[in-house]
Amino acid sequence: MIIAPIALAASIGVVGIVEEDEPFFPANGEESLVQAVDNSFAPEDVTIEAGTTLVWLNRGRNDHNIIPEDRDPTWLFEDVDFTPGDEVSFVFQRPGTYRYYCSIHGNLTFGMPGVVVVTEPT
Ligand SMILES: [Cu+2]
Repeated sequence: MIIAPIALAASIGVVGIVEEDEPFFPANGEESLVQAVDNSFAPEDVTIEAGTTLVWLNRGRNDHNIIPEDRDPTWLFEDVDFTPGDEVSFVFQRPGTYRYYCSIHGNLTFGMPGVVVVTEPT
C-alpha cells in the first residue's frame, strides 16, 4: 500500500485514485443488472465481486445518464447518456466503492444516486 499518494489525494479533494498495487481481477463472466427507471436506479446500491460486468439498462421513458463521482473517472465514461431501451456496461476489476448519479434528475445525494461496491472475489 502506498500511503503518500492517498494523503496527497485527500488533501486536494481528489477521489477514486487507483493505486498501482491495488488488486486487479480478470473478467469472470458474471453479470449484474441495474435498471434506470423514472427516476431512480434500481437497485440503488449494488454489491458485486471484482471481475463482474455491471449492466445498466434504461427501462424508463426518460433519458438518463451515469456520471461518476470522480472527476477523473477510472471507470465507464465521463458522460454516458442513454435513452429508453439502451444499455451500457462496465467490467469492474478493482475492489472499491464507486458512486455515481444521473445529472438530469439529481446529484450524488438527492434524486438519482447510485453506488457500486466491488468486493474481492471469494
Ligand atoms: Cu435520470
